[in-house]
Amino acid sequence: PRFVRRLLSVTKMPREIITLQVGQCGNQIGFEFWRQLCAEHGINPDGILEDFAFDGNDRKDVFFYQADDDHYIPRAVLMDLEPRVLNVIQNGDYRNLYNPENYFCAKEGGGAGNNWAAGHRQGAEHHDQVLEMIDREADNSDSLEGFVLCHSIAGGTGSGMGSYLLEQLNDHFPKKLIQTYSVFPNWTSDSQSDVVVQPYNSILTMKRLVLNADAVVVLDNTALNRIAVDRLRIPNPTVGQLNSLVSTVMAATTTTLRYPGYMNNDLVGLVASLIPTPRAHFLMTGYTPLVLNDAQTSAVRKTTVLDVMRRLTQTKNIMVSASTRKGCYISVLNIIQGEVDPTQVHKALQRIRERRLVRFIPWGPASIQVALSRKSPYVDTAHKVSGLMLANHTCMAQLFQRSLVQ
Ligand SMILES: Nc1nc2c(ncn2[C@@H]2O[C@H](COP(=O)(O)OP(=O)(O)OP(=O)(O)O)[C@@H](O)[C@H]2O)c(=O)[nH]1
Ligand SMILES: [Mg+2]
Repeated sequence: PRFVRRLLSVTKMPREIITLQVGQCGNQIGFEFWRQLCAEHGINPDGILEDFAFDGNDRKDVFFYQADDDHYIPRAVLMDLEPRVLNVIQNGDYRNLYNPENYFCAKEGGGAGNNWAAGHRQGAEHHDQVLEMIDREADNSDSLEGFVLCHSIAGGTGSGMGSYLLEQLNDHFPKKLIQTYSVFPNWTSDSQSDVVVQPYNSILTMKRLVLNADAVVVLDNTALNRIAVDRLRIPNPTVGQLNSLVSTVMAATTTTLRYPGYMNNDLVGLVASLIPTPRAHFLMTGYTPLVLNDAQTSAVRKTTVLDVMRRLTQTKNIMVSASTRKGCYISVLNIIQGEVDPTQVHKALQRIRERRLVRFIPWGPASIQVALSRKSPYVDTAHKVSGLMLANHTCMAQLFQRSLVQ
């Protein structure tokens, strides 16, 4: 009984996660993430819980805390070296959501001009101020699980200052998990444009992602663009439309943390199930069925567990610009959301195995892991079942290779 009691007290702990948003991209995708989380938990743009959301059986405290007046505040620190994007957030619909003390903008405000070294140096210059903000957030949680960094790897601030933060977090919080959402540049368009230093910024950042992060969820602009064009039939997708895909993926990767279930209730569990060897921690994603926020009906009509799981094995639904036809999977986790009968999952797994739809490394368990999760009751979706795949695949090496030869 003592063991059980201890187990209960452990599982009741919130396991808080602090989100660090750095640079233009980091803050823009972070903004979309919080907007999605608010919608899913019935929190309005001012942080007030909607009347219909009072008895929600969800865990808001992992990502939010409550102010003295009960309104919900994201555990987020928003940083940039130029004021433009932060100004937009501070003057937008969600201006009352964030803790006003949690904005950091460099006084000089010139940004890092797509220069990794400038971002890294300015990160060091503002070390005290930034780490104090992060410490304050850490002290504000009961059993901090770790940090999530949102950034792009190709600009100056998200890449350089982001790298600096990764190094510092390792020193200051050696026991805490560090996960990132890292946006990789669109190499078909960006690389031919004016920013010749992008590959250098990317390589310098990737080194820190390898050494100083526990897990990296790769958000690949090349692939997001392809998916918007081919799958959603948007000829010239805007950044806003890409970010709508990004926030869908970010929210889905965190559903098991936010809706209590019996599996993968914390980030460590999620990461441990996907990363058998510490360095190979670059994860790709897939999602189906995809619909945009402002959306029309998608092409997918019928969603069963088997359909969703089968579609997640198809390369066209995978959000990475590397071919999964070469190489093999090290691990796969499908997070299935919706009302699902577990026996259907069993059948789907069996079918996928029979048809040999997924090729695994020979030295691992060679099975798709499945986590079932509830859907937010407050967000209408056209589909009964949706699925996110998080996978560790050897093809991620192609992304490194490409930056190297550029
Ligand atoms: N998906 C997505 N990509 C973005 C967004 N904003 C910028 N990017 C990508 O990020 C890279 C540029 O990095 P930024 O985040 O703009 O740069 P920064 O971190 O603010 O650094 P500096 O402005 O150079 O100081 C390019 O590859 C852009 O395509 C966004 O909102 N969404
Ligand atoms: Mg910028």
